[in-house]
Formats: sequence, C-alpha cells, structure tokens
Amino acid sequence: MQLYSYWRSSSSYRVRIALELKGMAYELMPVHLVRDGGQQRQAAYAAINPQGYVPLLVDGDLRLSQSLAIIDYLESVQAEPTLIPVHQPERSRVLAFAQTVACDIQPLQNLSVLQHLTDALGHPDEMRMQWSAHWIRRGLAALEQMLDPAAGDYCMGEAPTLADVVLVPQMYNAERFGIALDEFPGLARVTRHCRSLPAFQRAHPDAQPDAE
Ligand SMILES: N[C@@H](CCC(=O)N[C@@H](CS)C(=O)NCC(=O)O)C(=O)O
Repeated sequence: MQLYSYWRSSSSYRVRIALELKGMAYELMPVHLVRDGGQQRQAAYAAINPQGYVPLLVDGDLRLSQSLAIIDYLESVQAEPTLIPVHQPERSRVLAFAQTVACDIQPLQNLSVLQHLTDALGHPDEMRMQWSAHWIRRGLAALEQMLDPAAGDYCMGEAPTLADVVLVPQMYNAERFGIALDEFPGLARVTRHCRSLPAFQRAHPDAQPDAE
C-alpha cells in the first residue's frame, strides 16, 4: 500500500494513525502542499487524484481519496483492532463525532480555503488565524459535549476508535491556530493519553520523513 501524504496534513495524519494502530505496512509518498505552488495541484498528482487533496491511498488497482473512506477500507482489509464499532449505538456515535471533524471543522481551515480568503477575496493574512480559530473553537465546543460521559482515556469506550483517530490531528491543528488544549478539558485529557501511545507517536507530523 502507498499513502500519499503531507506531514502537517491533519487528514493524512488520521490515516497514518489508523495504519499504525492496525500495524499495517505502507509506503509513504510525500506530497508537498506548499512548495512550487503545491505539488497537489500539479499534473502528475492531479492524474491520480483529480480533487488535488491528500491523503490518497493506493492498494493495487485501487486509488482511494477521503480519509474516512480510506479508514473504512482499512477496516475491511484488516478488521482488528476495530476502529469503527460494529454495534449500535456506538457505531453511529463514533461516526457522528468523526464527521463533525471531517465535514464541519477541518474543511474550513483547509489550505486552499485559507488561500482563497486572502489571495482571491483580499482579506489580510491575520484573517486566516482568526477565521480558523473561530471555526475550530466552535467545533471543539460541540465535540467536548459529544464525549462519552463515562469517557476516560478515549472519546468513546475503552480502546481507540475513529473518534480518537480524528480528534488527535484536529487538536494538533487547534494548537497551530493558537488554541490551548486545556480550553477543552475532556478533549485535552483524551489527546494527551493518545499522544502517549506509540502508534499515535509514529503517525505524528514531526515523525514523518517529509517533516520540516
Ligand atoms: N475530506 C478530505 C479532506 C482532505 C484535505 O482537506 N486535505 C488537505 C490537507 S489536510 C489538502 O490536501 N489540502 C490541499 C489544498 O487545499 O490545496 C479527507 O478527509 O481526506
């Protein structure tokens, strides 16, 4: 398997965590999102992912974009450890948590969205920070309430799930945009625990071969 990834991309980070938790071998294919106007926008990459985003997973003839779809695919290739619970209502709760990040928070701080704010719409550069911090805070406030009331080390249940797999990269982004983890005590507790686990550490942006 090959994973097209950028070290700081939180969507790529999700997939790296899932691969590491499952102990699945993969080859990392770095795509630099900034250099040369963004390698994701060049013809070579557009030929394999017309949307021009990372991550992209290649497994034989299969080319798959979208981190949540990729993780769902990984579950079908190797079920254990299960990241998307099989039984209800846990399954739907985990998916709702993950989609809050992947559909409602992260897209608003995506690189091309921020570039559009400043480069096309003419907002000042500091607007990027304000905009991102606003939407991240609003989303994290909701996620704090969505934690399992009995949650301890993980968002839901007693082992990592997709909820933790998406939370940790989103908290990494929150810090990049000037938000302190402790603004959200439950999310901070889970994040700190997950960060102590080797699989999460191996997937961390700073541990990637393309880290700068
Ligand atoms: N919904 C997609 C989001 C992918 C995405 O937004 N990727 C970002 C990096 S985290 C990207 O490639 N941005 C490049 C750009 O905006 O030009 C997923 O979950 O995989």
